[in-house]
Amino acid sequence: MDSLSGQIAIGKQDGLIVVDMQEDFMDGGSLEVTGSRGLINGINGLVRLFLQKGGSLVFTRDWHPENHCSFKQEGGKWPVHCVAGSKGASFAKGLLVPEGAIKVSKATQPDEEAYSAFSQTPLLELLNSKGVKRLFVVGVATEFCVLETVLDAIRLGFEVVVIVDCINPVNGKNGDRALKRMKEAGAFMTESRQLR
Ligand code: VGL
Ligand code: ZN
Repeated sequence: MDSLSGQIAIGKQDGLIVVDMQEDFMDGGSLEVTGSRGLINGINGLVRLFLQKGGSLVFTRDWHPENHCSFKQEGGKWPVHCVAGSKGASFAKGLLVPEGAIKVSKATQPDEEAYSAFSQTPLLELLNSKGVKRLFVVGVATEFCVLETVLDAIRLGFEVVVIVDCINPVNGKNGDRALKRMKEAGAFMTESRQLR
């Protein structure tokens, strides 16, 4: 891959995974990841770039049943969020989601938490069928779904690049720790302005 201190040319073997940019995770949402609305413009710029260069686009969404085990009322740690089909589960207002992009719904089973976009989804097969080799990851939350998606992608053999100005943590310290774990696992870090 290109030197990561420099520019990166996007091509047909590249994929952009936009993780869980949904209303419930945005400012004002039921599980708000403060500042996440501020990511939308930058992510839209990347979506346009990948369209232009013929890369693949993936949008993941947390897509829980009403009684999901991660909800407080069921003994989990989270407020109710991203209930399948609800307004809060819809993609963030203003997010560019082109027709033809791959959409992956995850954590759809009541009794299982699933932070990774590869967990019980067809994502791997879809990426392989499109010939994707290198994955760029953006979205929320850094220390949950971004982290687990990145670690799985590396295990599955993808080259993985995290775009650090296009992700956002629930908790800053935990976000920093997650970044460290991703680097140690072999992820590269870059900024959106480096992509061409
Ligand atoms: C997420 C908490 C609960 C995430 C999903 O998308 O990172 N975080 N469910
Ligand atoms: Zn969730």
